[in-house]
Amino acid sequence: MNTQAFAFSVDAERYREDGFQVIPGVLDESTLAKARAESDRLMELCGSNPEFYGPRIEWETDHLAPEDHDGMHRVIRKLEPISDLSPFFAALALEPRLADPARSVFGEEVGLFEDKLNLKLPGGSPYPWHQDWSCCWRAHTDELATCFVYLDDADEVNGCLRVVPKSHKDKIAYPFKEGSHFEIDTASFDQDLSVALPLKAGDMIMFDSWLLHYSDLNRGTSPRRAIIYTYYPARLGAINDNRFPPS
Ligand SMILES: O=C(O)CCC(=O)C(=O)O
Repeated sequence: MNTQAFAFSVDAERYREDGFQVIPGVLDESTLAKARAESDRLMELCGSNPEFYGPRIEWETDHLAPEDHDGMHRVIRKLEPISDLSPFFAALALEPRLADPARSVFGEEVGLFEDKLNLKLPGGSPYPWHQDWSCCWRAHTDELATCFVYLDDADEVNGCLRVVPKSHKDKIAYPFKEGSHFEIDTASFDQDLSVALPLKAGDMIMFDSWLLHYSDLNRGTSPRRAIIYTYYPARLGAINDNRFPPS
């Protein structure tokens, strides 16, 4: 194992044991203000030209139950990718405070596999229980660490992340709910073991690609935006080439 030291290393053993780690205060107030402004700019850019930016937009109404559609028409749920539209978010991904935790877990330099903005504005949709590897990344590697940074204070009212500690262990692909290739059947694990991760804006959660996680509808009046970067060990090469259609 490479024992290279990084400025913002985490306790890799603990991360491997729990499948996630909270790293407080990775974004200071001034960077947070810039990140929120950049998030607003991208929302406006993509939302004003959905024909052109369509492949990178997810709309709330495609994910909300019909009874929750009121006021949510043309509201963006997610933008992905974003780094190619935003020099700010491209540079932020490689900042030591954000990327060093993943570097320290892999023991080497990392590449960026995925980058996205999950907006979860008031009324924004849930993410049902899932494991990123089983729903989305089977065709790629599972050596992936996702760094999820809140751009707003998050709690259980506005839909903070919830995880099942240690559910990544032994790389068990939990069964999908019938008819789904994304959502895990909640009868297959004990939801009482899950923990909510209410945190402050600027705090980060790094988690394993096998970890069970979930977030609820935003039932509050404040947004719960997050910037999400997923990293892989650089030795794997350019594994994310052509993952996204150009627009
Ligand atoms: O934004 C969230 O609350 C959850 C995001 C998530 O789980 C995902 O993008 O895979």
